[in-house]
Amino acid sequence: YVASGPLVRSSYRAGEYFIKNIVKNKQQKKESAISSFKNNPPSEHVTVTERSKINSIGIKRRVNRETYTIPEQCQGCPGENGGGVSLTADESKNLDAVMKKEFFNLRASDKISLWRSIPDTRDDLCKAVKYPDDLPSASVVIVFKNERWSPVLRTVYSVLNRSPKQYLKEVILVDDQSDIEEMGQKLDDYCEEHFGELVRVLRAPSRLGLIKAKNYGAKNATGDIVVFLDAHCEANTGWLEPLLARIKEKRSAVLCPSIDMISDHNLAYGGTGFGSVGGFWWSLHFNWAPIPKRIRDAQKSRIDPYPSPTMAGGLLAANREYFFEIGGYDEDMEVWGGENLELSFRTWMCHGSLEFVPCSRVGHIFRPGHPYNMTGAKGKGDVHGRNSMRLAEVWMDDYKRLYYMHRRELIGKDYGDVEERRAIRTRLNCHSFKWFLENVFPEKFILDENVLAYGETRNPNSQLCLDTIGKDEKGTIPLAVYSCQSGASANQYLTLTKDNQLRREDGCSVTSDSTSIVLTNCDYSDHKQTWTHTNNGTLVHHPSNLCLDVEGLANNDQVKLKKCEPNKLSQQWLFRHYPK
Ligand code: LR7
Ligand code: MN
Repeated sequence: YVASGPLVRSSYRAGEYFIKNIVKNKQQKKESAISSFKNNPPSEHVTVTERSKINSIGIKRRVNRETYTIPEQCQGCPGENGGGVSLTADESKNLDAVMKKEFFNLRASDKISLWRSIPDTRDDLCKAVKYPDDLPSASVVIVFKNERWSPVLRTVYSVLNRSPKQYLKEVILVDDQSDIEEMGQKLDDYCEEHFGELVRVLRAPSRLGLIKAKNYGAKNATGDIVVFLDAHCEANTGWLEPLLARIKEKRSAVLCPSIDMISDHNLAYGGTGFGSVGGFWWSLHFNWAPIPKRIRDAQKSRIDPYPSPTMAGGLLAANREYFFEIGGYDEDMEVWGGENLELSFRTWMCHGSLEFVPCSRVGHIFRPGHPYNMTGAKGKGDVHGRNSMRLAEVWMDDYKRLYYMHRRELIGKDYGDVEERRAIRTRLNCHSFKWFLENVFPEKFILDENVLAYGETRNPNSQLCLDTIGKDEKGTIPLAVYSCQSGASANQYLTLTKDNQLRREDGCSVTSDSTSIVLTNCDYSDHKQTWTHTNNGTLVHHPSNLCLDVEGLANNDQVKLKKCEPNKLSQQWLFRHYPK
């Protein structure tokens, strides 16, 4: 067993043996290979950055679709069958430093074969599906910045070995100016030797950021379909066919495989249990949401592709020409973030569809941080903020107000030129964002439309306002009070809905015990917990019939319910807006 290498059998090198025998004079061959490279320049987009067609050993190897054979899997090796890997005490020395730098356990990854077995996490129904035998071809584009050898090569092996040969046109690795020595010439040589024409390594001419790097890779791709993957994935059994089959059926479908989890700690491969769709926060971050019933009901079979309002971003397949027809990625977005929601909104608004494909499964290592610099030339330390401004300005019409409500400091900041992006909307006669909300994501709560009252919720006597005090609203959090910020803080924004919920974007106000108020996910909240805003200004909680009261409270204190007393000053509440 070779640590971190696949078991490579002699049959695997048959192509190489053949080549060696016909190479009489290495130098002569090298020159002729260079001249053939010159006479057949790669596509116009490729600059000198494509790796040499000759590796440093000087032999042009001809691994191709026919000669490539799947290496055998190691039996009894660490991480086999998707298992987690434990490290010895020795191997764990200074592991913290590794985790801080890489944001995943590189040592565990290095112990696992580059070609390992993982559990088939598909629904059993998927295993019986017969796909057409004339599917379109795919180019898999993997961009990377400071990614490490073992996860990147494991991604490549999983793609090569779990994709039908006849459909996999190529894998394109785009190196976005990594600072990692082993990802330089050594990678070129390894790929040339083991994968030949099947894997191309492109070197970005300057730091592109993942968004432009994906454009760069896709422009150089030659397959009918472009599939993007992050550089720390493992494609599972049968992952490619359902993507190709659906796009063959519907050219304008942009597809995401189901994303399995690979642990950042021990690299265990785990299936994701329940079905989700992609949503978003008005702060323009991606989130997951349970599949709405209307979508479940529309599926003929539970394994059919189903529509999702948005996607996470990294793992997707699209018809390559269609991808560019609808605008590829925004070339003025920097480094990381925003392109996922931008492509999601754009696809739907411009007459395509975004779909999740249950039978296609790909694992991804979820990392708590980034092993690269997140600073852009224009967005500086906040590339996500600037990228999202571009997407809001182009695609969200008036609803961009809800983004700026969260990011008031961005109002008036420069977001570059968006005319070319806006031209896409005109050229393709795209729908409005309102259309998207009504037709694609009717579940999305709009904080200030069709509601009884909204905005900062103030007790005029104390000048205290209801406030989340910046707590991450993913779980259940206390609803507190804080000095009113005159509309400047999104933490103080609440809505009283027509069905009498006192809520925020995703959290509804309910009691945790008999008198303390928390915000908890509206889908799971007890809908009997409603509120009436009476003429005398109180906010009455039901079914307790107690009133929201600030008596004795100071900044950061959790707000309480008390016995209602008409005209008691600490029970008076005023929303900033009462629409007619
Ligand atoms: O400057 C850069 N250049 C790059 O080439 C920065 C990054 N990259 C590469 C990087 O090496 C990696 O291969 O781009 C890829 C994605 O970067 P990650 O893995 O650091 O990103 P992420 O997984 O944290 O981020 C998700 O959101 C991003 C928003 O821009 C991208 O869309 C990522 O592709 C996306 N990843 C996923 O959706 C994987 C599934 C996660 C879920 C849920
Ligand atoms: Mn990733």
